[in-house]
Amino acid sequence: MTSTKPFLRALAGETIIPPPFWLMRQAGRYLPEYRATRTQAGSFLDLCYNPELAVEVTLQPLRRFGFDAAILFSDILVVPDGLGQHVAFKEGEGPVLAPIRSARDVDGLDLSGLHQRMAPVYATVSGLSKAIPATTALIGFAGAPWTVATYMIEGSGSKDFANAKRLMWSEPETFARLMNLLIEATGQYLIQQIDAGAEAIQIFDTWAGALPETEFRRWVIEPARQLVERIHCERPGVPVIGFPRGAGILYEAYVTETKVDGVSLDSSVPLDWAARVLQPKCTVQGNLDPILLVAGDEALDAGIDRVLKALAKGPFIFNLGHGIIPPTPPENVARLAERIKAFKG
Ligand code: 1CP
Repeated sequence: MTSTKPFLRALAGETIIPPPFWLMRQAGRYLPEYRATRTQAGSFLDLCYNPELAVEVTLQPLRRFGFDAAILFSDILVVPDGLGQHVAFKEGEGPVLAPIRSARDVDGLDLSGLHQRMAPVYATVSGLSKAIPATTALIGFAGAPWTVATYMIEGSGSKDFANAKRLMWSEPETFARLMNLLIEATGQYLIQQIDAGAEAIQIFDTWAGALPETEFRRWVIEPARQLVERIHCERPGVPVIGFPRGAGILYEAYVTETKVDGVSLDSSVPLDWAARVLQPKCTVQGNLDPILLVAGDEALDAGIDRVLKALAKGPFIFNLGHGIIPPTPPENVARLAERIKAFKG
C-alpha cells in the first residue's frame, strides 16, 4: 500500500518534487512559543516527560512552517535516565550525568525499569499520532549506542571523548557490556515508539566521526545494523534513517552494511558524491549547513538551491546537516520552507 505521506513515499524510494522536508531540532529555543512552554514546564527533562506539553512543542513548528514530518520531542539522554543513571540538564551548560567509568558502574544500570520511566514518552508519541495533520509523518528516534555512551561515560558533552575512548581501549569487556546493554535498550525503546504510533525511526549518531575506522565499523556500523535488522524483522514496513554524523567516506559502508532505508548527511558530505554513491543505495536526507539559517538572505537561497539541484533528482528528503541553533531567526526558516515548496525540479 502506497502512503499518502510524501515523507514516507520518499523513504520508500520515490522521487518527489518538491521534496518533503523537515529540520533537525525544528522544535526548540529559536521559537518564542517553545521558550514560553519551556518556562511553564520546569526543567528540560520535566518537559520531555510531560506528554501534553511535549505534544504542544512538537506541533509548534508544524503550525508555522508546514513540515512533512513531526519528530517526537524528547532527548537522546532519556535512555540513560531510564537505565537508572542520574541525568540532569543544567541551564546554559547542557547535560550532566553521574559518569560510568568502571565495571561496577555498568553493573548498576538496569533495563527492567526502562519502559515504566519511558511511559510518558510513549504517551507523547501516541498523542502526536492523533494530533498531526493527515499528510504529516511521525518520526520516533533514539541516540545511537556510541553517541549515548559518550555522554554516559564522560558525564557531559566532550571535545575529545578521552574517557569514552579510554574505556573502549583499556577495558574492552566493560565497554562492550555497556554497548550491548544500550543496543538492547535502544531496540526495545524504538519498538515501543513504533507501537505507540511512530511511522519512521531516526538513529542519531552525532559523534560517529570521532572513531577511527576499525572502531567505527565495530561500534557505529554494527550496532546500527542490529537495530535496523530488529526493526525490519519485528515491525516490517517501518523505515529507519541513520545519521552517522562525520562518517566521511565511511558513509558508504554504513549505508551498505546497516541496510538503512535513509541516511542523513552532515554538511561536509559532497553533494555530487552523495548523489552518485549513496543515493542509488538508499534515500538521502540533508544537508544544508544550519548556520546558513542564521546568515539568511542570498547565501541561504544559494545554499538551498545547491542542495536541491544536486539531490532532488532521486529519492530525497530536504533537511539540515545538523540541528537548528538557538540564534536562528524564525523568518529564515519560513523563507526556506517557501523556497522548497516553490521548487519545480
Ligand atoms: O533548554 C532546552 O530547551 C534544551 C535544549 C534541547 C532541546 C530542544 C536539548 C538538550 N535537547 C533538545 C531536543 C532534542 N534533542 C530533540 C527534539 C526533537 C527535534 O529535533 O525537534 C532531539 C532529536 C534531540 C537529540 C539530541 N540530544 C542529540 C542528537 C542530535 C544532535 O543534535 O546532535 C544530542 C547529541 C543530544 C544531547 C543534547 N541534548 C540537549 C543538548 C544541549 C545536547 C547537546 C550537548 C552537547 O553539546 O554535547
